[in-house]
Amino acid sequence: MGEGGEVDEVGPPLCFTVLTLFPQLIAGYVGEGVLGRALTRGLARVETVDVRDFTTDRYRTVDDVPFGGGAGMVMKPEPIAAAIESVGPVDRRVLVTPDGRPFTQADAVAWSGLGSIVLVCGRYEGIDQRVRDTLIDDEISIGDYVLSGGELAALVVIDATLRLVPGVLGNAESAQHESFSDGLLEHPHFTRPAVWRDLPVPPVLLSGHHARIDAWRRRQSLRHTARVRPDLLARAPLTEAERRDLLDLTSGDEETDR
Ligand code: JCQ
Repeated sequence: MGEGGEVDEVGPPLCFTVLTLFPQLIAGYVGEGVLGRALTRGLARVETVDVRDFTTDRYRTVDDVPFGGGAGMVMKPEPIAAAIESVGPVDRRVLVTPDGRPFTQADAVAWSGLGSIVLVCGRYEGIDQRVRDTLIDDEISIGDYVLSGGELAALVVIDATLRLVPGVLGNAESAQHESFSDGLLEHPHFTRPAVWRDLPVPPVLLSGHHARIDAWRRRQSLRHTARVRPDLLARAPLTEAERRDLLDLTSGDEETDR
């Protein structure tokens, strides 16, 4: 608590500046829903810079043919460089690109505590390597597929990061316990009615026995993660008993689900 009675006030709100050829794509998404409300309330800022405004030729050209030949076009260095430099000093300049390192929940957590982040959206085959080498601090990918432009990836990064800023999510949407916070995928969720189309909710969830409910959910998380994301399981902190339980499941001696 500070002198003015404020709670957990920690400097100016996080500001994302998105460099793009399609600023409306960004503005449209962040203007709605949870993010829109957070921005209106001043909990964060999302600004856009139109890279085409930094061209200097009659045709507002942002791309050119690749040296060495080949298909596709490359984003010219001058407009992107001028757009980046127009923003001034920031904590991080990030390029979103299919050949970046994977963006993870850990990045979202770390970035939610920063003050200012520039996100550069590429198009075409990519941007001139000299811009990457001299003006970009970090290159991230949101997954192993190719998009038509970096805007959707930038929005993914913004959404994943801003929902971790205190106050952005309401109590009902709290980010306390969700997938990846403990390195595992989520357990199944059920709500009323207790029987729907002859399908009952697992009885343990109606038992009121919270220790048993927690144990059941933990086991469901472990089993589901083992099935669909064994790579996550390898890194998650599991007890020896949990590892043994999972091995029992894969080695054939199947018992019914408890
Ligand atoms: C991001 N996963 C896929 C596409 C080139 C910077 O150069 C390029 C950027 C893009 C857009 O980003 C993605 C992407 N993570 O496609 C091509």
